[in-house]
Amino acid sequence: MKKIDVIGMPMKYGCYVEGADLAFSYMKDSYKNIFNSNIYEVDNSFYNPIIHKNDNKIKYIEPVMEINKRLYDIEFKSLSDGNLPIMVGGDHSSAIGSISACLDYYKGDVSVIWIDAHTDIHNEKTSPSGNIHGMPLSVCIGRCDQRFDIGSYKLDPSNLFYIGIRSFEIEEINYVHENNITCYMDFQVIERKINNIVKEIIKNIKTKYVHISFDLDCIREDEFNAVNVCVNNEYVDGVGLSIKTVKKALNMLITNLNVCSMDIVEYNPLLDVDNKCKKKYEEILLEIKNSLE
Ligand SMILES: [Mn+2]
Repeated sequence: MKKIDVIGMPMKYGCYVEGADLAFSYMKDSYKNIFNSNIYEVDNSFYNPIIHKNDNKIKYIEPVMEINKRLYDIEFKSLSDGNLPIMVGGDHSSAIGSISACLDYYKGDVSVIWIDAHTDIHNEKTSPSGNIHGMPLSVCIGRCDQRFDIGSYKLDPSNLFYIGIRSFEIEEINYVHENNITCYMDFQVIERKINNIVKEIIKNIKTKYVHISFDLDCIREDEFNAVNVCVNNEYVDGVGLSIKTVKKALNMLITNLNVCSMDIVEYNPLLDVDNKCKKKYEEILLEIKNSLE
């Protein structure tokens, strides 16, 4: 078993929800105890971050990219050391740094399995909110403008696999369909059972290495609601995945694929009443740890 490097990424600029950056310090002891690993923390300080008044589409681009470049360096070093980096967010814009480092280290020979309620594949032209945590996959694919430049190798969209999607805009789903991206919605996972879905993904992976990016908001709201952006609202009718399903997915993916790195993102401790979600988060971490052994 590889040595694990837990890399804390206290990032909030991708969504700017109060508490988005606090997950790492709040969960630090759990990461330490469960993974028994090295713990790194990305410096999230940034001088006077401002929302761009003259570009109201994109928010906080400088701190998001600068802090992601710091993450990239730590992640790349971890891979060079022969370790398994697990980046813990923070919001999902942090996947820009972790995935770009992986792509560069393995010269593009990487598939990404994106377990999330959201497709996160907006670019600066289509994003309705301007929040970069809805754009990380477009940055990794290289379909954003030069302000988002990071790393050399880009993600081939045919190497992207979605699990658990239930919230997206039309521009995103059009891009997904036009580029043959494999996308399993939450209801498809429920109908067809997670083991069949994961088997299909395993069969179709063409790359040597696999990165798993896991957003806790893929879980159904009644089981896990301490996330930066709650998905069930008047526009979204989706149910979400159960914790049992998520654990099964992670276990099957980790034990059957060459997983080189992972992200776990979007937990928000300020929304966690009585630490209910923290306990469930720890159970998921334990499942990951046991699957890696
Ligand atoms: Mn999400």
